[in-house]
Amino acid sequence: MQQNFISILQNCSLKIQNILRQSHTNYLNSTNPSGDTQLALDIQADKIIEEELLKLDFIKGICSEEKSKAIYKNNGSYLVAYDPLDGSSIIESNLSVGSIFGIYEKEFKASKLIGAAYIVYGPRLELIFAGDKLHYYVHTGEDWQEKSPPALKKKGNINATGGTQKYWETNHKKLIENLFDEGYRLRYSGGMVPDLHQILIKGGGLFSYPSTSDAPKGKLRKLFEVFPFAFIYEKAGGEAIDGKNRLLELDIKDLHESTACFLGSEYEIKKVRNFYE
Ligand code: AFP
Repeated sequence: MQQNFISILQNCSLKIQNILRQSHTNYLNSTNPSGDTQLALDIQADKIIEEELLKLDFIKGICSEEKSKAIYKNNGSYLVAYDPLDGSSIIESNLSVGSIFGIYEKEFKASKLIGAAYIVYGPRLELIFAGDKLHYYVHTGEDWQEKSPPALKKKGNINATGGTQKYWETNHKKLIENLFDEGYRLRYSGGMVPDLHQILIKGGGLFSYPSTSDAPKGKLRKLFEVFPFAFIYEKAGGEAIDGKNRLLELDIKDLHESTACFLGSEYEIKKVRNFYE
């Protein structure tokens, strides 16, 4: 099952990379269920992934950030929630973007997550897959090469934080100031995939998207973005919390629900707990 899934993701990534290279970055008149204006590319990428995933016998259903409801089949026992093109607002400026996937057993909830993956469309095409352990694939231009998987050390030196600063809560301002006082460097592109991939590849740091006075539940969606990355970061030796609680223990009531999130190495997450408790 894992190998089939990896092959399907590799196929999808090549097709999506192709449309990213050829297509225009025009917006449509439609919005997704979270209220973001959709790009034609969001819809094309969603369709590519939908068609590929529904071919797999073991898939019972799928849902994406671009769909208001899940699509179910009669057979299979695994559900996949995915963000087909994360970072659509930075495509126009030609920054790296990605696709994110969470594989759930029978129910869309954090405790049922059994695998997760993301694809980075950058100067290189890369895929990280987490099952029992991490797998890291890089496309050479001709085929896929598996590399030794990245791991998070106890502490890093990168700080990537989102949310509009004027709406940050005081504890978040203090946390960020403290990290910079300790010598952390700011690295934030506005794309969750390249920002978290950078921290993973460099072996540590902190990514945060806090709750703010204008967005009390943060911005990033639990099923399509937060849970899959929490799963991957834990498998890489890191931690992932909402400020206090482990992200993978959070409940979910609505497919498109969001949460504040903090993902990183042990040292930075301990610091988050100190500032948030
Ligand atoms: P878009 O898909 O609308 O560009 O949002 C990207 C994203 O979901 C995630 O990839 C980023 O980490 C985050 O939003 C950036 O949000 P801000 O623009 O508020 O920093």
